[in-house]
Amino acid sequence: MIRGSMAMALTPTLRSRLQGCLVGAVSGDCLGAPYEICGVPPKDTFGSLTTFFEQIGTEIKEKDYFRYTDDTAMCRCIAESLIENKGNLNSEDLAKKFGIEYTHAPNRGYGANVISVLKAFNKDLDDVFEPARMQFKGSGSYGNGGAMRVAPVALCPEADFDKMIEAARQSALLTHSNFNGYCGTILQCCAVHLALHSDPATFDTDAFIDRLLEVMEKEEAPGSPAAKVSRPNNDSTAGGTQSGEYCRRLRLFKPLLEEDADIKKVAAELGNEISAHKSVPAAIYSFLRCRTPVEGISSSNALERTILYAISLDGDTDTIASMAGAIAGAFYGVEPISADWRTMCEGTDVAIRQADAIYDIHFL
Ligand code: F2R
Ligand code: MG
Ligand code: MG
Repeated sequence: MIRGSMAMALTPTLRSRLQGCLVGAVSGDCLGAPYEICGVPPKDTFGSLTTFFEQIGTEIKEKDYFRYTDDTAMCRCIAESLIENKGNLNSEDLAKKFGIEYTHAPNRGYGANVISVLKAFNKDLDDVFEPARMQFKGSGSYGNGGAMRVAPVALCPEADFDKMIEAARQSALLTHSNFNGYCGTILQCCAVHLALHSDPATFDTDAFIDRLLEVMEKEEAPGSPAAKVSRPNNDSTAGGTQSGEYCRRLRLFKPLLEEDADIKKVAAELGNEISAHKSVPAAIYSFLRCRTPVEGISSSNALERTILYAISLDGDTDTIASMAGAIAGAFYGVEPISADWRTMCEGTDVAIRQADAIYDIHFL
């Protein structure tokens, strides 16, 4: 009996994991957002969610909750579009939703350059991918905007893996035509998907890293589908083309975990910036590192710990915490996220509704 109930606690239901993924993503965004611009306080980590709320409490008093940013606004568009299109990615519909969402709420802290693409989606376009191709003199954006919103695409059966990779690529290409922009989206999508389908009781960190490396070695290889999409003027000096940025960082995971590297070293080696290649690896690493206790973070809740760790990395805090939260939520389920926490973060109710609708499409 006791063993059975312990196993239930260890292995959340698939529905709970879909909910955890989208609620984890919005929570990471909401909790990380106050520090995205001003930087985290000069200390190593946040001790616990309670101390985090205490420290930041005065800043949010007026609103009584943490607002979500562009990360969640765009993630919700993807989820809604997938739901309306029965689990399939419809680029034209998604572009339209991005355009409407931006017009409706432009002050969610969007990336400086993606705004012109979002505005173009409100016009009649023959090719919805064209505005993104024109970005940065044709080299396309390598911002993390594709990766920060991709979680709903990952919430599909294991048998749909190849279809999922293509959907992730297409969802990114609407705004991010740079090789590193859409490869980061694919990596984040795979990390969420693998976490969703991993058994917490038998989880193998090395196997998880090796599987992601296997996918990215294929994506970053010359002649890969990703390489074929790349523009001829996709300049590698700007962090652009087949530079192996993802495989290089994934190969650092095992040594960093082995030596239990200091958080500042992790940020320096993996990145904590607005570019996809300098933020997606940090989010995945946050999930892996926080499966076990971290010195300086007293929280015994691994999902909470993951989000606090990701914010403590500093830099692009909302986005790294949102991506880490999506992976951790897909792994641990929604239960570790307390009712208080859910009320504190704007939009967790919509995340639950969308997760349920996606569950019904793919798994009912
Ligand atoms: N934008 C922010 N935060 C800063 C400003 C917040 C707000 N405006 C305020 O002032 O309070 N956060 C959000 O942006 C990131 C996602 O950005 P996305 O969607 O990728 O946008 P974009 O514009 O495509 O790229 C972002 C920047 O990356 C640099 N960049 C990208 N590609 C480049 C290239 N090929 N060459 C040179 N630079 C490139 C540019 O600086 C872009 O502006 C998330 O953090 C989200 O939370
Ligand atoms: Mg944001
Ligand atoms: Mg951000």
